[in-house]
Amino acid sequence: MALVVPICFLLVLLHTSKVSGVACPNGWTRHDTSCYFFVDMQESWEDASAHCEAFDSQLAAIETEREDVFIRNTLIHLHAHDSSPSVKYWTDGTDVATETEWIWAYSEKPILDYSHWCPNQPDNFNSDEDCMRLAKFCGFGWDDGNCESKHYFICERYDKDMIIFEGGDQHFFGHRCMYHQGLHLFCPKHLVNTVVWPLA
Ligand SMILES: [Ca+2]
Ligand SMILES: [Ca+2]
Ligand SMILES: [Ca+2]
Repeated sequence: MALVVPICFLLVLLHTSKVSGVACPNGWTRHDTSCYFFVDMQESWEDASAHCEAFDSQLAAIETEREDVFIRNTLIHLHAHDSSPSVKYWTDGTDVATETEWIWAYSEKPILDYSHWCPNQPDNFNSDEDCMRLAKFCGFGWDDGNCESKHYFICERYDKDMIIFEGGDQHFFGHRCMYHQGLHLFCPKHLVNTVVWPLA
């Protein structure tokens, strides 16, 4: 998936245009204004967060019921044939700074308007649960867990961070433009400002 080519070799993009709301990169799923990646790898909360950042995204912040329903339905579908009740996914929620004051870590927004905790959660079990996970045992509702536990995780990326190039049949990718889908290249916007695009 990742093609590693120095930026100076970027060329032959027949034309570029800014597009939003089109497709998500390969492997990512669109819902409303975000793309989501459901990561099939189990990591601590901090490592999961770092993985998302490496892909110019953050752990998912579930800010509305609509977003919650989308993520929940996706997870139920993904694990429909998985008999284990212990499956869990990290989100960006945390109360590590101040106990019981839950925030979305990246935006630092308090979790006030919408929440969907599992029954009897958050319980801060053993006085050591400060990271939010979605737990299969309660239909992928919210549960606080020990941040060192290793779980799957969900990365979320907003459209505004991405720019899409439409080009010809020859593409050379900057080292951060990791995805392509058909003739679309997906590059983090900040990269584009640092690159001179030799247009045909
Ligand atoms: Ca969100
Ligand atoms: Ca806690
Ligand atoms: Ca808990």
